[in-house]
Formats: sequence, structure tokens, C-alpha cells
Amino acid sequence: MTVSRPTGEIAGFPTEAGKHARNEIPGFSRRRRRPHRLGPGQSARFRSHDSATPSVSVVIPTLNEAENIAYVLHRISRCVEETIIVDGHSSDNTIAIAKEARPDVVIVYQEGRGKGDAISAGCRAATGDIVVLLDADGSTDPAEIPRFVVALRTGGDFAKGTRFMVGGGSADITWIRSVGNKSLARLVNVLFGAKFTDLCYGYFAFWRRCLPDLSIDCDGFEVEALIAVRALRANIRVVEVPSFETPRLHGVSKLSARRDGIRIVRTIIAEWLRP
Ligand SMILES: Nc1nc2c(ncn2[C@@H]2O[C@H](COP(=O)(O)OP(=O)(O)OP(=O)(O)O)[C@@H](O)[C@H]2O)c(=O)[nH]1
Ligand SMILES: [Mg+2]
Repeated sequence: MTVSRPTGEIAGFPTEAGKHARNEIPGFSRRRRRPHRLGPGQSARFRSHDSATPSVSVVIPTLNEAENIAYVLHRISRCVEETIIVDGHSSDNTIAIAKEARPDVVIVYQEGRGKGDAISAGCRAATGDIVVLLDADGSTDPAEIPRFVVALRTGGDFAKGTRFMVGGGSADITWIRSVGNKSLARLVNVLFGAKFTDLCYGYFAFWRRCLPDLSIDCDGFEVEALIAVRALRANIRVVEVPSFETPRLHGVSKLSARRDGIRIVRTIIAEWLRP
């Protein structure tokens, strides 16, 4: 993986900051709590070791998204400290357009293949207190980033976007994918005693100090399920955040419902069997 920061410096990874990421986090410890959602009116809590003004890194995996990436980058608030795109060997001019749209964008050149590998690389390159993941196809609106940040600042460790709770929705999901996604969420809920309303959705955020717990080590579209299940297994506090998904602006999906559905089931079962 190679990281290109806007200074023009091209650095191999891990960086010094990345190597010491775990040490940077004072008071990091595993907590023994059952995951749950914040309820309406539940009081906001803030841990002393979480920065009062956390910095935010946005990580966006891209694979041939030249027609969409400028729209997405323009919608990211200037309040976001770091925007990273992780490119998976795009054969179009995604990177050039991204640099033009947002000159301060950090480019990570993915060495492996697949969305999971890209997210893993992007998270390792991120330096913000909070890491937000969203897609490059225009279906996940960066204007919703503050919702995720608020959910984390008011007690959540991992904020998972959901299209299936009040305030969320989708103008994109097909009937077959909706049924598949709900079945997979139910499988996770039964096996892990969770309450997810949505499993396979690429919009989520977490405190970067939780990255070691998530240990993202998969390649493909099973990445969202893997991260959600690892968050449950690590007993970090999971909250759901309503989000509205619009159809991708241009181009075609890289996901295959059948192939990736099977990979997701395998991932969930493997995590359940893992000691
Ligand atoms: N770096 C990288 N990004 C990828 C790869 N595969 C997909 N992506 C990106 O991951 C995001 C989600 O991929 P999509 O093809 O939109 O999949 P999806 O959102 O599940 O499917 P649709 O709802 O039909 O769009 C997009 O930003 C893609 O460009 C990959 O192998 N490498
Ligand atoms: Mg998409």
C-alpha cells in the first residue's frame, strides 16, 4: 500500500503514526458490555480519553468512480480534517478528478484487491480520532457525517448506518438484496444476541482507538458484516444511525448478490465458530 499525501510526499506504509496507533490511545481497554442502541432521550456520555473536539477522517474506497467522485468530495464539509480515497487500480481517471475536486485529498493506492482490502488500507492510513467510511458512487451522502460524529460523541464506539429505522431509507436497494440483507442481519442477531436492523451497508464510523478490536482482514464485500460482528465480539458499544441511500449516480455496482452473499454467510459463521 502506498499513501500519497497532498504535500506531494509519497510514503510507504506503515507510517510512524500508524505503527504507534495503539500507544497513542491513552486508557485503551476492552470493556465488557453488551452492545446496544442509544434510545431517545438517553443521556449523552463522554469518556475522558476521547478528545473534546475530535478530528475526523473520511475514508472512501474507489474503483472506477471518475463520474461520481467529484460530487461526493464536494459534499464533504471543510470541517472534516482528512479525506482519504483508497483506489483499487481504477482504469479511469478517478484519482486525477479526486485531486482536482479536493486538492487536500490523501490518496492510498491499494495493493490487494476488493473493497475489504481497500477499507483496511484506508483505516490504517487514517490519522483522525474518528474514522467515517462511505462509498464513492454518490449513494451515501456526506451531509450525514455529523449524525455519525454525534452518535460517537454521545457514547457510541461504533456507529453503524442503517436504512431500516425511522429517519433512514433507500431508493436504491432491490427487493432481492433487501431480503438477503435482512436475513443476514437476523442471522447475526440470533448468533450474537444483537439488534441490527441493517448489516450490509457501507456507511459507518468508529473511534480510531477501536481499530485493533475490528482487525479488518478480509478482501471483499463481506467487510461490513465482518466489522459489525467484530464490534459485537469486542463488546464495544454499537449504535445505529439512520441513513438514506440514494441510487449510485453513474456506472454499475461491483457487487454480486449471490457470490458476495455466500461470502458474507461464510464470514458470519467463521466469526461465530472462532474461539
Ligand atoms: N478500492 C476499491 N474500492 C472498491 C472495490 N470494489 C468496490 N469498491 C468501491 O466500494 C464502494 C461500493 O461499491 P458498489 O459497487 O457501489 O457496491 P454497492 O454499493 O454494494 O452496490 P450498489 O448499491 O449497487 O451501488 C464504491 O465506492 C466502489 O467504488 C475494490 O475492489 N477496491
Ligand atoms: Mg454503491
